[in-house]
Amino acid sequence: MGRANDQVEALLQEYADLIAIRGEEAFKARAYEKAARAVGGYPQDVSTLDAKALLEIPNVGKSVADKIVEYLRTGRMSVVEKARTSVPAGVRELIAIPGLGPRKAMLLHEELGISTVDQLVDAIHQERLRDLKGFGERTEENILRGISVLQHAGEGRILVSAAMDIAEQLVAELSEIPGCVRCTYAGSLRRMKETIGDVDILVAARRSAPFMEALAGLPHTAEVIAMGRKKTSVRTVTGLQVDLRVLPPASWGAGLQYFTGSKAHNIRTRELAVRHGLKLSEYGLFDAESGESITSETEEAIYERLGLPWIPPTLREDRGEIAAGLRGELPELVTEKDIRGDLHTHTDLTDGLAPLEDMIAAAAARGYAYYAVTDHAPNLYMQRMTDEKILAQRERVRALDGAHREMRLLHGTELNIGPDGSLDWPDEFLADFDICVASVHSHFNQSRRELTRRLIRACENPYVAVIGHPTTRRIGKRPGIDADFDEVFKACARAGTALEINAHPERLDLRDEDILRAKEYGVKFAVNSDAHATTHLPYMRYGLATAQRGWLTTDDVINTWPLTRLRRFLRKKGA
Ligand code: DGT
Ligand code: CA
Ligand code: CA
Ligand code: ZN
Repeated sequence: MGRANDQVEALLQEYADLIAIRGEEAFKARAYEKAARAVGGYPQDVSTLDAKALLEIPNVGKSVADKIVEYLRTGRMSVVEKARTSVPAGVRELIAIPGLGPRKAMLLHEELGISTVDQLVDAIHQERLRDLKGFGERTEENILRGISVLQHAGEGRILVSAAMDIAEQLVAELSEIPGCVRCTYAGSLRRMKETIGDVDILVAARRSAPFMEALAGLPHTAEVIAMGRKKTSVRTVTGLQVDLRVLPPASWGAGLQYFTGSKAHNIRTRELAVRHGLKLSEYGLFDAESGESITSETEEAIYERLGLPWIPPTLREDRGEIAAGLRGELPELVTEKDIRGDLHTHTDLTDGLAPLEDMIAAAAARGYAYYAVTDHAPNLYMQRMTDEKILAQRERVRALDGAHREMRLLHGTELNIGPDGSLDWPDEFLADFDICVASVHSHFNQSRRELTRRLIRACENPYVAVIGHPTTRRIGKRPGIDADFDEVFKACARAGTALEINAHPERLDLRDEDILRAKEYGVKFAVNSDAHATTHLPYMRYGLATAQRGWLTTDDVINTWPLTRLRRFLRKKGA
């Protein structure tokens, strides 16, 4: 399931972790980590490549290529399996905790005999960690916070992107089956929530058995949980549950509306039906007294009969969409077609995987009218950026600006917001960029006051047009920073600084709820892929869905604007 690249990436990353846990050469762990990311972001499917072609992947040398070949042939990577046996499984679990790296995890195992998350929590409550070298009260707090993020993620939910990959394949396969009138995914995936509990697939057909049998027999299906005439549930090889429901074509609209949810939205629509003397169920809309069927074939007809316009699934969370719909005041949501460009992307000059030319060509292929290259600035020391390098890149960007006639290039940078809110370069230097994105990449655990001041100072800089991934959270891995975001939103609105909706499925930062709040203050937004590879540019769809879940229109999103209006925004007042 998914691309072979993803599986190889996961194995190589695990190998890097195992090397790091065992305290072997740090450079070796880093080399495997780099190779893992390179394979994950490589545009071609590795399973179609031979040993020689594999060597063309950046950061992949002979020994990594051999391991990939072995995996493609046998489905195993023997060095990884061997390394697993030398590290207790519990310790491997520990390193997944945000705030606890391989070195600390191994130390806890060796010094305190800790090899499970529960033992770790006990040890923290007994205050046994703070006496170890490199640990303190602050570390204890951070580890506890990390564990709660991890456990929240561990409630069996997966990233929307991972669920989407599987759902789109399933829909494609089920649609091929004779007798299929309609097929789509519903549930939280259709609403594009950031994480998905299970995938709900709907089929409209007169006979259900062929679909149930097909699902049960698919290669990705590891286990059939339940199989019936109306519904079949299976578990995939990756552990994800899929519920398939087959509906009679005549009740497609009612079924789709019901199984799209959310539950809270459904309760509201049912209440509304009752007030009209009707009864709404997954089978249709009925007259409450006579039981006579009123309509069921399309969602539009059902909403219309309730006095509502069709409500986009991304709004169906009971956040006021019914009241707004009744007043005729639903927002005209921004769509992916409205996006004219990407304003936060990287190349292999810093930690991106693809050369400038490839990123630009991939962006042009998406039909963008403009595209910003924003590699990391010098204070992210690992990236070794210099004045000379960024200026040389600017020359190349200017030279390439004629290569794709329809698309203009912007030269920018992603600055680092220092602990005190200062930035990598002086204002005179920043003035010559077309766009500056500024983001927090370190010192996540400052006090609330410090973090708030820090972000506000950055957004008040006259050359900073966008705050990148504002909370820095990583879903299931790292909580967002604890700043007073209402103050930050106010400052952004005042200073004319946009907030990013980072579209990377692991970030989706700002979140939908933050967006709704920020919009109240009059903040503008930029939906950006933060692509580090050509394959990341399509992440835009997840950022876009998040923007919709935050009720945004094109007026709210600066990268839907024509270039002249965008440029006016980027040249802030005071700059
Ligand atoms: P998930 O799977 O946790 O990410 O979230 P959903 O929203 O996909 O929830 P799921 O799979 O349990 O159910 C799919 C939809 O079916 C849900 O959004 C609304 C509908 N539904 C399920 N159970 C109920 C219920 O007890 N009452 C109502 N009104 N609707 C329900
Ligand atoms: Ca679901
Ligand atoms: Ca379900
Ligand atoms: Zn960043």
